[in-house]
Amino acid sequence: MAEIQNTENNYSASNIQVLEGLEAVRKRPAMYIGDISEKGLHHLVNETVDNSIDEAMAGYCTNIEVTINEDESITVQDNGRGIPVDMHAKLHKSALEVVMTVLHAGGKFDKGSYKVSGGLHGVGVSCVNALSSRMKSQVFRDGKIYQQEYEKGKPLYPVKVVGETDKRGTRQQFWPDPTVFTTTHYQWDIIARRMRELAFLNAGIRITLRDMRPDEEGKTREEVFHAKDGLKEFVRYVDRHRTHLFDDVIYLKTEKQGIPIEVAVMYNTDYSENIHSYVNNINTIEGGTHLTGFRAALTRT
Ligand code: 0RA
Repeated sequence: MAEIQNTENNYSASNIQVLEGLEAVRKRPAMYIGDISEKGLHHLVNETVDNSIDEAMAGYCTNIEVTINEDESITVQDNGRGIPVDMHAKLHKSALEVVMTVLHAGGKFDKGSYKVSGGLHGVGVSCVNALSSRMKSQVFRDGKIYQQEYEKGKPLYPVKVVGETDKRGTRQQFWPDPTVFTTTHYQWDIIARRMRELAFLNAGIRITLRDMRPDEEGKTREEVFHAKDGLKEFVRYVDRHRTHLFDDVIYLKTEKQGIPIEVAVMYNTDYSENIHSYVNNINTIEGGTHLTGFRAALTRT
């Protein structure tokens, strides 16, 4: 009898698994996002932006808009292809719902390659959803606006069409759960620093950061991060207060054994070196073979 299953049973079984996944995230949030302090709170933004960065790295997205709303919710909107909304064959629900509610679902909708951009923990947007009292996803695709809303990660209704559009892309808005985080106050500087870094690391992408919370003078804030020369500009920025031996940036962009590498170097009058290494948009502060190899090659040369 155990092997007799109908579609309804399958649906509820997979639903229970989904809820168990989200419960695990809510029970031990630190295991998924590092901690529940200001750092973890900002991690939610990075995790959400990473999905748009992936779409940009795949070559389909050029613009990402990040907004700190007046109510301290965050909106991330991109002009990519939009998260797929078609029905998932096994789980009997929209691909969007799967991405939003199943842990580590991102990989299954890959562009047939490895995930290129990874957050610190790379846990995916379903964790952001689980740790938000409310979340709203909108997908702009095929002339339609698809939408689904969630509370603590649970869908309030199946994905539905709420309007028409000539835009393309994905819009994610979340309200971090105040019962999870020790603070729900976002800091412009923390988000701006990461967006600047991402813009330098991903040449050509335009990231607009907006703060809709009025300051003492009642003003909102906006900054655009965009580096058409990517890493070359990054090195100039990092070295902007130093005296250069010559103005040119030494720059390499190549591929070895299927691994793309990019190097930018400036010489200055200092006696100490200032070296930053990244893998998949993550600052590798403890170094690694990529850094050791670079140093060895530079010395040899
Ligand atoms: C997989 C496939 C396709 C789009 C995406 C992922 C996608 C995900 C995110 C997350 C945030 N923004 C995004 N934009 C795109 C497209 C599949 C297709 O159209 O063939």
